[in-house]
Amino acid sequence: MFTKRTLAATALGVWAAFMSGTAGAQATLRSADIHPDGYPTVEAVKYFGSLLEKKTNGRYKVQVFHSAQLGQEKDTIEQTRFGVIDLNRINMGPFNNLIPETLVPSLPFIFRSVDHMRKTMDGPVGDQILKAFEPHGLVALAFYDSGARSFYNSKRAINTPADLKGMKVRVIQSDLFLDMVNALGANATPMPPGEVYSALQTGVVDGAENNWPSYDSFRHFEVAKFYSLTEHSMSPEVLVMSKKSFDKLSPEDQKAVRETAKESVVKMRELWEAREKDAEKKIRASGSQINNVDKQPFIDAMKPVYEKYAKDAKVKELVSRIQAMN
Ligand code: BDP
Repeated sequence: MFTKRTLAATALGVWAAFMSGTAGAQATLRSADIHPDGYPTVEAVKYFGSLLEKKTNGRYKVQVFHSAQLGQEKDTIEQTRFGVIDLNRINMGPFNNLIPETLVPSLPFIFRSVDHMRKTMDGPVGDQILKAFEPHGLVALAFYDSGARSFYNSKRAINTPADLKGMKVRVIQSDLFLDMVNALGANATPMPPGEVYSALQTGVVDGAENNWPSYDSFRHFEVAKFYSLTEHSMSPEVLVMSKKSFDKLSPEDQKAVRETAKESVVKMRELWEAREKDAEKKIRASGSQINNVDKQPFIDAMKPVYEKYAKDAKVKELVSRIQAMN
């Protein structure tokens, strides 16, 4: 006679057999992100995953390890190149020292508007930058918006570069960001994003710079109340795949991955715009002191930075093409 227990055990056995059957046919691609669940980049990659699962008839699905579960960005770049991580959503900044072409969209004030940035990244310049990842073991699939980055700090409102003088400012681990902030008269301190909150809290740094959603979700507004809208960089996000993982896919599935990533950009932009508005509203209500800034003196101070990076012929050529766009 069947007891409840044997029944349960049998059901479990049948279930396990069923699962192992499907598991053989389905591969899970692991994707890294330092942002928390619900952040637009995390949600966009989940969306990408659900489209991919449909398009490949369930052969591939994506699991997003958010909140830096797989490590800080610099480390996850290495792991993605080695094929330990399949996918990675990351800012262009941490790639700047590795891939010269990625410097271009991170350059201060390179874009005149969000439209200019999108038109550039969606067009031939963007495609050329995506291709530049391949020799480094990465297949770059799509760019995601990241709004505009502005300075925040715990000391005072920034109205002119002189207000940054001597201030210790955390930057992305990129020489470009370091040079940019030093050219404004501050002391740049490169640091992974996960360390910034406590560095601000303990006074190891006085400030940092980021967009509205990150200023909010990293909770930096709690410890750096002055947010000055310099909007100096629109350095986009990028979704990359390990070339090792990509090469394992059939040509048909590779095509599906590329197409699906591009499709997820539309969704990401919707999510981004909504999140930007929410974050701004929340921050304005939180007691942060926010000021608009005349950008011209900041733009003027970037001349030596442009001169330095224009020494790379590829960078120079891409910069001129972006500037010539109308
Ligand atoms: C955020 C980017 C994230 C960067 C972070 C930073 O989404 O990828 O790592 O800035 O400042 O806006 O490090």
